[in-house]
Amino acid sequence: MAQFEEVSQKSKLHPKPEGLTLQYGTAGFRTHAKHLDHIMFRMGLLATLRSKKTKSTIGVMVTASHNPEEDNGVKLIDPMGEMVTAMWEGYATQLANVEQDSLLKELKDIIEKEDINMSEPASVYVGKDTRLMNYYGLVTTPQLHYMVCCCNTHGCYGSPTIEGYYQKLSQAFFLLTQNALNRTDDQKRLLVDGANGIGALKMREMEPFLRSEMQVVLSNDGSSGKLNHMCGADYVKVQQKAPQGMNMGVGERCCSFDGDADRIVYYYTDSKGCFHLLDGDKIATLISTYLKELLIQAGLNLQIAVVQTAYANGSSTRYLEDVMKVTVCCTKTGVKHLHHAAQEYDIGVYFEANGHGTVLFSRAAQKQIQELVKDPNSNDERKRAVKLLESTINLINQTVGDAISDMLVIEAVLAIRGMSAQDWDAIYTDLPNRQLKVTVSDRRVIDTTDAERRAVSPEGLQDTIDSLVKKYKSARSFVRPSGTEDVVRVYAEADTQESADSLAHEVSLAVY
Ligand code: NG1
Ligand code: ZN
Repeated sequence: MAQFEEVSQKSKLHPKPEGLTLQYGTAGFRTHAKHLDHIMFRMGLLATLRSKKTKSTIGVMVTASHNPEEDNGVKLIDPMGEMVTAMWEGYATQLANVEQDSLLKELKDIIEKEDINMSEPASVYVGKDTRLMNYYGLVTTPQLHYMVCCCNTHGCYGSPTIEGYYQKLSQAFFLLTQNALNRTDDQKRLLVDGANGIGALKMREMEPFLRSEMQVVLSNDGSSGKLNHMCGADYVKVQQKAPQGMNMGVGERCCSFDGDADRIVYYYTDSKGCFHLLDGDKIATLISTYLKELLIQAGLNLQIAVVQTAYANGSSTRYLEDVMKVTVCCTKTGVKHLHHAAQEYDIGVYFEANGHGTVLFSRAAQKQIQELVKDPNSNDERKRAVKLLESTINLINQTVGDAISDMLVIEAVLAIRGMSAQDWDAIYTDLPNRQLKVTVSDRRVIDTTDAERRAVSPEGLQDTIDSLVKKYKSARSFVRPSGTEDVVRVYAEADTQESADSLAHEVSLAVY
């Protein structure tokens, strides 16, 4: 077939360096950009096949998220805006690693296995963040997920344009903040660290849509600094300090996006100059508390659950389970695992501690809420609660964690409840914690179980960790191989920062 002839010709322009093997990891392929030319070409081919197979539009996002500027990456987005299936991740890895002369055979194998009708048309949306590359269409990762979903639901989710995205979110934001009485200019003000990435550009673009309902003060907007360098959500979360280039007043609400704007963390400094982080766990708690209250006011009997990973602060889990009495479930690291688990509930709030997350509303839950909006017999309190739920659904990007959408939800919730950053922070107190990276010769020798909270190999490692943990109060620690970097990650928490630091240090020595 002529198609194969052409693939064969064009693939010669994007040769695979001999011997190089790469894995479709937690969030697609990710490594130094110089190794990715053949990967980009081949993922274009695979996206085309996936589109023919699903008879839908497929997304290809070119980004390396919070990694340094020299890195790049690529991931595929399935028809409903979700991550591609495990089976197709496997195809991606195979296709990426076959030598040049076997490329056609591999393609034909996939076509045969999946029984793909090659005469089907294909539709692929390509997006990229601000990293240097010869592509068009600058978008944040979540904006591309949104557009793929809009396209495949024929406009039900929204209109499949960037403008449609801004309009949908800002309308929902206005409807929510109308319920916040006497919002002062101070309360509308938010300092935003754009990580010198795409999120900064898109925030600028969105500002006119938000009119005067938000006053965004943007720093690290990409005009001079380097992407993710001394700024951005990952830096703030891991270093537990403010990004460079931000002028924070006492108690002022601040937030940081990551490089492709699918993560967000908040923070402020108190009158003593102490830095306070409001991470993904705090965000999940704020949003789930707010939703639970609305469900009660609306008289809706829907099950709400919070999905976390091993990195969730122990205090947050305790608060959610013991005080809030919501179901908490723990999955492996990586949004696709959390997303999947959250789909099991009427309302699934999922956040990684690093600030990547969103809220999923089941189809049945959305239907109940929509029907109640029209119910003429509701009293005023009930009407208000149901309308708030409806607008919250519209404001949340349900396809994937989205810094811009999450930010607007948080701003709206704080406004409606009349809360400051300090009030929010006071809901529970984080256990001091530390994250470290350890470089080892082969990180794959570490195998884990129980949602990555325990190591099953190498032998003896878990016993050592257990005995180290026993030396400290309120302590917990675990290790796991990273899915995006060639390192082992160590996490520790304990009653004091000194203890958390010392436990993390001791455990990293045990990993060598
Ligand atoms: P790894 O490198 O597997 O720890 C990191 C984050 C994940 C997720 C992915 C994808 C931590 C500890 N890990 O994964 O939560 O966001 O990157 O970007 O933050
Ligand atoms: Zn990201």
